[in-house]
Amino acid sequence: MTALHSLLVANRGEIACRILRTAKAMGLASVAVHSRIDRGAQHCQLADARVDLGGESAQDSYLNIPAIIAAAQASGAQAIHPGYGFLSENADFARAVEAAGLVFIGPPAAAIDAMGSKSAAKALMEVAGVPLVPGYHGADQALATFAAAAERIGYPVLLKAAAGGGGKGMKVVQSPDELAEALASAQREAHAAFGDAHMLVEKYLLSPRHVEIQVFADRHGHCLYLNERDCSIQRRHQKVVEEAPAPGLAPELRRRMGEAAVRAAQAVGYVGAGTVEFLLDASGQFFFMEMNTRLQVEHPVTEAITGLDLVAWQIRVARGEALPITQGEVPLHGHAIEVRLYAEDPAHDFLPATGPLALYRESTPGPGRRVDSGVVEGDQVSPFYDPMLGKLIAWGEDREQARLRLLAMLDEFAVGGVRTNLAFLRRIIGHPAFAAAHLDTGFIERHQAELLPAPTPLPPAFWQGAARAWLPGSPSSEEPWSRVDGWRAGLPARVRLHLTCGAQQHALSFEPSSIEAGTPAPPLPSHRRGERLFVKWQGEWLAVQLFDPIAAASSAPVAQGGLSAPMNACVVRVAVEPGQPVEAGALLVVLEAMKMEHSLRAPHAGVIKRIAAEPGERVTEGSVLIELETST
Ligand code: MV4
Repeated sequence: MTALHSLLVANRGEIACRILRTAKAMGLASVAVHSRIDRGAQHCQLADARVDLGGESAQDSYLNIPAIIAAAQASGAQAIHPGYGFLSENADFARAVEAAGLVFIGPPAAAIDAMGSKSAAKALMEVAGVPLVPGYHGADQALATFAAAAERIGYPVLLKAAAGGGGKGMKVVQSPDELAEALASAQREAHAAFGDAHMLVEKYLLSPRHVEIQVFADRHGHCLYLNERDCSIQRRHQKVVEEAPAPGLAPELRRRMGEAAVRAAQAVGYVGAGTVEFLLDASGQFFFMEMNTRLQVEHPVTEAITGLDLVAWQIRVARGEALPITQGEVPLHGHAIEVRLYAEDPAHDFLPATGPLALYRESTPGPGRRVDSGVVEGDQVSPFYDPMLGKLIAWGEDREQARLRLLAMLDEFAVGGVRTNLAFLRRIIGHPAFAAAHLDTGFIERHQAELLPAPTPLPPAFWQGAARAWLPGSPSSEEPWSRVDGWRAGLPARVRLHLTCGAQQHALSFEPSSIEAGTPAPPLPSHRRGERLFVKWQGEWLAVQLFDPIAAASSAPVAQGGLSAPMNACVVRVAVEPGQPVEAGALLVVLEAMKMEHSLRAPHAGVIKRIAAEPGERVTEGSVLIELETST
């Protein structure tokens, strides 16, 4: 037994927070490491101590092996938990940790290496009696060898990079005449991506399911399977939804897959938490894909149906303890579903989104609900790391109860200021095909029309609902209504609101009495943050602002060489003369409209070329008042 009293977490975000919580619960002293920009991040706050690794990029911080080991030594940490991603499957890191006299919370470096190459892993699995997709994974890379293998297994076939993973370097080949070109192209891609052109070929399975088995091994030769997860709902090889158990999986198939996974782990001398991924076809045949030698993002769904703390088990195994239960005692109770919340823009090809989390409210805690996150409102989402903000996990006595709980959590969650996939997730979990558990790896592509509705102009119902949320009596309108044109305390004749949302804008005019009566629209869910009101519309949190025509006119680039009146108004004062140089922001003209004065300011530095307005004059919206020449 190794006495472990202190643990360093070599990671960030939700998984670092997740690990630190269990470390705390087990009475371990905890150390966080962080990059320069993560100084104030949640994982640093949770730990007992923190070490600045310096750097902003992952390369300079969370991937900096010498700096992390030095941090452990300086802080007196005895063990390092790598989380997932970053250094979690880096055998050199595992070796460096051990060489420094520290405990690596993960498998032996040799097990990481053994599963690192697809073709080498397949050779080991074959010997261990783990079912493989029919194919060829030998050393001979001649075209004729691949052609013969493809003929034997039958087209279509799939070329995969031996060093690959996550779908990189994969090519489907439909017929023999495509093989030569596809092989050459896949080899070039694999060489560019992994520095290794070695390929293997497999029978191409149509619409398989991704079903993975959680395994756990101790140092005493025991290895268990902790049931399975279905992770079929993926987008470009990124998991989006994960659930446990896999819907419709017969207990007998679960047992056979579990036992195959245990053989896979034992074949490489595995210790700790690992995941064996299988493809499952419609006929119920399953095939080994790869083994992940780390704690997975989706481990909470396994925790939810087994009631186990997998991080606590990792720490116990690292201490040398034996697994506390036998295979027959592994619980499987109820059903759990997890979704991954990403800062990304589904409307723009899921491009990672960055910026300040102006609005961030998690769903309320409750039975069967779990949120694993690593951010709080006000945090900055940086472009340097993975854009996953956290995970929502719901458990239920059955799948439908879990699904309904997750829907409620998604409805309560509010994120604004940074684009997220929240509404996309809501549409997946609410989709009839998901409710019916029609799962396979083609799910998102097949239903993308419903999951990614085409953007449409915001309809009047949105603007009316947003206007209602700006008005008094609404929970979001903390600021009095002085901002709303036409309002005078007590007796407004008519309320005028000019709202903007992204590039769209809308002017409304209505009688306050109609609002007091609860019209013109039912209030939409909203949260006020500074000048912005986040309004929920079709699952998205949209930022709505009061349009300030003066500010817009002053900040917009001056079109056609002139500064124009933003509204019908009366000129009160002209503050400049022709030929006068002005700084950006200098007062140019004062206008009066609807009994309020508005200042028109210089949008940039320049020289006044012409003045086309005089005091007392009535001007119409859009008429040019001043021409300003940019000074050179
Ligand atoms: C396959 C396959 C069909 N047939 N292998 C994609 C990532 C890599 N780990 C393995 N992958 C696949 N391998 C054969 N022989 C289909 C996929 C696949 C996939 C697998 C799991 C989850 C999502 C996927 C999406 C597309 C393709």
